[in-house]
Amino acid sequence: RAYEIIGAPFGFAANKSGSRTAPDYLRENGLNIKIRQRTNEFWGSDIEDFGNVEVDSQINELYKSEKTLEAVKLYCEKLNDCVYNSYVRGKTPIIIGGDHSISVGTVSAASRYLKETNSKSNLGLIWVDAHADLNNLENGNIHGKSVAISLGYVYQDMFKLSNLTDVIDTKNIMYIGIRDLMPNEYVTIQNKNISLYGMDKIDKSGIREVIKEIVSKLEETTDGIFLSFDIDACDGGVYRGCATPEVGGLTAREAIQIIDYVSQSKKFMGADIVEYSPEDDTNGNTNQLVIKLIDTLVGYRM
Ligand code: DIR
Ligand code: MN
Ligand code: MN
Ligand code: MN
Repeated sequence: RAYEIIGAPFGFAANKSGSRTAPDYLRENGLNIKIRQRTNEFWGSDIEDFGNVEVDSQINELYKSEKTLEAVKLYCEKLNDCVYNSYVRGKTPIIIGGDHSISVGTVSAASRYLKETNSKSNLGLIWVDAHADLNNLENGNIHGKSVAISLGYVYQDMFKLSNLTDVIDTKNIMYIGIRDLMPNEYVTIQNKNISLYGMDKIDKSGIREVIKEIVSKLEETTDGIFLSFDIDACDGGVYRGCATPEVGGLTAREAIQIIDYVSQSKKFMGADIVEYSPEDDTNGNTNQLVIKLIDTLVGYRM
């Protein structure tokens, strides 16, 4: 596989914007792409750094005039094109956020590429998060609505025009690590019968069983698997570097096992790693964790 790292420094859609600095911070603190390239032979994979999809002045202006939703839409249009082109070049894109609203751009790009190559899109989505990001109300942070936007459950008119919505089917979504749901998210999950592997399920079955089951289901029923990994899925008592740390989450090894297993699937189409916030990472644990997760994504196993 040939991997392409794409930075997505958009952090306006969360309650705090710390994730905006993550791609550049990571490049300078651990994710030195030159070193990674030198070790390609050892890892058996090919890694390039595409650079960032920048937040341009137009997007910045929208945010400043409190049009955050418009800013998200414009940014995700740009990101969609970039990730789509990465597929066209034959790459496996690894997108580093940014807050979780950027997944509106990445998930739609994976779906767009499947549609282009298979004439239909039947994308599998593994959403690793403490939260479901399925809020379909008009109020609230937009990073808590990414899945709802991708499904067309909120702001449909606005996002439909840019082909950012209706890009995924509820039966192809697999949630892992969830432990903080809003009431309206719970109702949607019940009504649509969406697969949810909460922390309780991981306690009982173990992460290896859970991820095996998820991947084998998606390999049977979908044409490609995209992984969206919110860092706040990991234990917020240890990994503080995100906007909304929640205690009782995944251990580092559990997170690594998820990525290890998913990224070895023949149907794996790439991943985004979102919500890492260097300025909230007071003990540096989250930095080390994110580097390990990216290492695992691109094939380093130990
Ligand atoms: C909460 C938190 N459900 C919200 N969401 C987060 O703001 O809508 N998602 N942090 O990752
Ligand atoms: Mn999230
Ligand atoms: Mn979040
Ligand atoms: Mn979250």
